[in-house]
Amino acid sequence: MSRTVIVGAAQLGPIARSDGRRQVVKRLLELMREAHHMRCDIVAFPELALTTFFPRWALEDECEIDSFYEIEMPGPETRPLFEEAQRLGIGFSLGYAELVLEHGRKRRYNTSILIDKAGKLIGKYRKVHLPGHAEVLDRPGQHLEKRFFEVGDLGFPVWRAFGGIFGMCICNDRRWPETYRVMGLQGVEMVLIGYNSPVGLGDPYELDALEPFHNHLVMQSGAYQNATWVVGVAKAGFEEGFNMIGQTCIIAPSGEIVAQCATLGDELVVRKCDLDFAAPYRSDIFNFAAHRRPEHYRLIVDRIGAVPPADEPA
Ligand code: CDT
Repeated sequence: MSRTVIVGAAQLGPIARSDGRRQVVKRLLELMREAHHMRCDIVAFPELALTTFFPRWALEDECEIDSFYEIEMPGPETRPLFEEAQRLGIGFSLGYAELVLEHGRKRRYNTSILIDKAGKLIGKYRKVHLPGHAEVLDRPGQHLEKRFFEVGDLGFPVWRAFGGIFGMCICNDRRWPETYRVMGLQGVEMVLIGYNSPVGLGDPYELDALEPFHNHLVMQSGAYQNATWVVGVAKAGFEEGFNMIGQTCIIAPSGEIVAQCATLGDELVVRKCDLDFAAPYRSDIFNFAAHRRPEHYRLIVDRIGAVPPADEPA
């Protein structure tokens, strides 16, 4: 019996700083309804899908900072998403900034949740690889995720859902092979990834120019090397003075892109994904049980930064 999941990757165009949650949720609902119309089982939304990408600013005012975070999920403004998902019978994943009060202390995470067709929470992931910097740099574009979020504390879990095994990661996580492998070792069959990838922050032009190549390179490699479907969903376009790449795509376990957005705005791409398409890869070239040699991988968990060997003898 074939195991198929129809997945929609719901790219978002820019969100302005002044856009309220209700405005944004209206856009998400439109994409969700379109996904339902296309018979999707699940629709995936990007990282920080409810607000503009606020870590680009050195915000100081705590009230203003807090205004970009959700203190409850669903809250009054996001509840319509859960209700509509339940009414339509469609699952979804959603990235947002999460504010948790723990022992009187505010904890901030870059979070993504997975919701089932009944509008109920299946799982939560908090971003592990926070890019950028905590200190404000002397350049026009900042990437202050290390200032506004803590490192996620939930690891890389996977969940049985939609007839398969699902995992999530967020934006910069997709550049790290460990992300996919930890999920791969739990048998993941579909990884949902939301991203906001800006260009023009002050990096050399040649790095910015390669950003679209690197975006697909890492997700295609992650898919192939772990024999899993990967769904990469962008928040794209010219947002508050900065360009963010699009290229939202659905990648098969072969590493091939099988669906891709063509615009930098709100756009849905859909693909019927056969989870068993991964079988020949899992049973042969990436049969982990047969071929992995963890006794030679010790450094991966013992060491963080690279330590080159001593100098060559003179
Ligand atoms: N959101 C996010 O993680 N963006 C990063 C850009 C980092 S630029 C310092 C990414 O990996 O796309």
